[in-house]
Amino acid sequence: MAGFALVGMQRVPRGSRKVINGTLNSLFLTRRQWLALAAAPAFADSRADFTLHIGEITADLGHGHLVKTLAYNGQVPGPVLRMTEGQTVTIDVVNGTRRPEMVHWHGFHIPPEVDGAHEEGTPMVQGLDQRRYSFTAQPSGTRWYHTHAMAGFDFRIGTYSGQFGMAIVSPRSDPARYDAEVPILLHEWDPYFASDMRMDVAFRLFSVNGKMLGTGEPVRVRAAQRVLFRMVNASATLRHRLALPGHAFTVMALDGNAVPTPRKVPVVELSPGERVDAIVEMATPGVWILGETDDRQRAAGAGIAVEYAGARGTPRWSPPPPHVWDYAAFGDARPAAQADVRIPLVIEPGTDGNLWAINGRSYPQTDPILLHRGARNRLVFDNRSSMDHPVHLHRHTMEIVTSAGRPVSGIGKDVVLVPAHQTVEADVVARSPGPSLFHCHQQFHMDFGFMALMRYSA
Ligand SMILES: [Cu+2]
Repeated sequence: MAGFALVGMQRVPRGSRKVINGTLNSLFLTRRQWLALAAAPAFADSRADFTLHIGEITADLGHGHLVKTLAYNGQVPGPVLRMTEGQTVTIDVVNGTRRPEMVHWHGFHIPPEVDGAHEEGTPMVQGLDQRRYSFTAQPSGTRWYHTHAMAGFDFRIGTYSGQFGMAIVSPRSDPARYDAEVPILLHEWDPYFASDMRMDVAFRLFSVNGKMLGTGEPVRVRAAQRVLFRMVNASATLRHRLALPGHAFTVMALDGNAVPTPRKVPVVELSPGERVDAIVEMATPGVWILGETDDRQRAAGAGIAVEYAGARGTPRWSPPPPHVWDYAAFGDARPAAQADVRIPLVIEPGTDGNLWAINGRSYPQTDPILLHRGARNRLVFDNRSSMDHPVHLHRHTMEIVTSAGRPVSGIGKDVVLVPAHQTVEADVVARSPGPSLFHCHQQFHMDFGFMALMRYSA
């Protein structure tokens, strides 16, 4: 057996390997327990469209960095799940770990029983157990799935882990005005507290599609192609800015929802949970870096090579021109429709040991936020803190109506960045009855108070 080597680890010289988070074992199954679970007759009635197995893996990020983490189907990211709008999909989730887990279908308009938020009433997938999710895939666009487990101070679980993947919901009639499609999923590894205050989580390693820059397969393109990059920020805590030197991004959709005004930009910006779909016209042959504009993060892995057919050499980087990212640039200049109700949501540091509060209360002490059924509810996010917050509403799309103080319409999002000391307004039409979770998508903020339930008034 000496000649055997594990595929995926062959490029790593043995002496240079570093295994991070080496203390996971006690939480997880022995190989024998895992095999027994995998062999158990799962859902005898019918086969699901997709199956996600949650289990521990050693992810090879490249450059000798091996990370023990939790992942779907033994890979990071999880598989791209493709479905068609209106299709009834069934997904079996098999939890191979000992602790309860939860898969959230991010950006879908689906009932609370299957949305993947315990707080809404979705059942947890208990340790060593399995559950079937079934729902109608809607709306179309770039969606994603990820664990919705709380992490607290345990950086091995929640969105710090490798439990994330892309879901693409194709429209019933897909115009497909592009030649190729490339999923891009951003993530970080090896978290630590950036200060003694234990409030800011930082990371030592970064990956695109599970690999550090220069170690994975490049994105292979040909001159004159129009390539759709579907980008997801699957970070637990960090905002990212991406550029591709020599090229521009024509932004087509935000959070999977088509924008009224597609526009060319040199940089795209994504807060945790956000997606950007952008078409790039491949008109500058060579080998380039699609990467984080932050030099330190790019050097620590945050990038991927884009290689034209026939081109050779080291991937090139050059800093993009200064650019201010603004949702409104892609919107309609006409003001949005009048709101029926205004709902103030004051975001402040918490008291009584909680880091964050909404209208003076921290989860689970928050009061339910009442949306008026069928009405256009204007959420007024008033950020009175010195940190940015990407706020996420489950099971709904919010339409941004003011951005940086200017009126805008037509931008539908499920994550909205509310910058420090600013107010952002977004409308939600209440047409998905049942409880809906509202929280900051920054895991450390969500885990320490920044969460509330929205309910419909009678
Ligand atoms: Cu936050």
